[in-house]
Amino acid sequence: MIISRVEGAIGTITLNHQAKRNALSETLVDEVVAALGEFTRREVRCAVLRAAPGVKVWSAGHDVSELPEGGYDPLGWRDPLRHLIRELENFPAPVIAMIEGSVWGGACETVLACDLIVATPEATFAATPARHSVPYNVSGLLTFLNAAHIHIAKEMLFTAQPIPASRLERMGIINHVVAAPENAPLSISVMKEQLRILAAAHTMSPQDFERIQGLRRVVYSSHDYSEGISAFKEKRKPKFRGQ
Ligand code: YXS
Repeated sequence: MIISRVEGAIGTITLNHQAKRNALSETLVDEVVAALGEFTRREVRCAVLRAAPGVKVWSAGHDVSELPEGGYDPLGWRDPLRHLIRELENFPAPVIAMIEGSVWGGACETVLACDLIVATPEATFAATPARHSVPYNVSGLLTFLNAAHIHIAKEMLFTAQPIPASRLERMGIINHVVAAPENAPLSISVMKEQLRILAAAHTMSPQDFERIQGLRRVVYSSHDYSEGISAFKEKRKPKFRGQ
């Protein structure tokens, strides 16, 4: 489902499951995680996460067919998307997301969790929980909040509309990466881990966390969550009731 290659100090992972538009299935995520493990063992200095050149869809996001039916948390700790995000954040060297085509849902968060983002001007980014009535999880929302101003994060999450790369670039969410001079890998690796710890350093009382989990449970146990999943599988527009 992927092509993984190490050339010199750079490891490249190419998402290569076009039949399902590179949906982040458990199998595909396991292959990406295994490739990152190999890159760590070979001490690559930078990883590139891309899709095949010229794709229309970089990734269609979480594999909807693997989302649980109603009543279960769709983005729990062991979910493949959550696993992928943690592996990218913990990888000991910079990960550059190289984007062509459209990016959807959990793949949007995956790109934002990378250290640098390089995108073609035609690339688009759509956060889609509201499209499927999915109650996004706490650390996932933090990925958006750490990458974008809260007004932009809300626009992405509430509208589920594709946003063009050029607009995200103007807001500094997408980098322009130029050939970097030879930098010290140890310093970069430690700064990356420092930034991961700082970005996650949000205090929250156990009571607030429990309140959030209760609110999310209301959504993933709702008619609308089940309707969102069924509508996708039946290839029809969902009819949400707000309950
Ligand atoms: O019918 P077959 O078997 O050929 O399969 C079709 C699609 O069902 C499949 N596919 C997916 N399968 C599982 N999960 C997906 N996310 C997914 N997306 C697509 O791939 C085959 C080709 O799809 P098709 O015919 O629609 O391709 P297209 O080129 O006409 O359109 C490409 C897309 C990406 C515009 C379209 O497939 C699409 O809108 N996909 C869903 C995008 C989306 O809503 N992703 C969010 C997934 S849920 C998620 O990420 C989080 C839980 S959340 O929502 O909370 O962010």
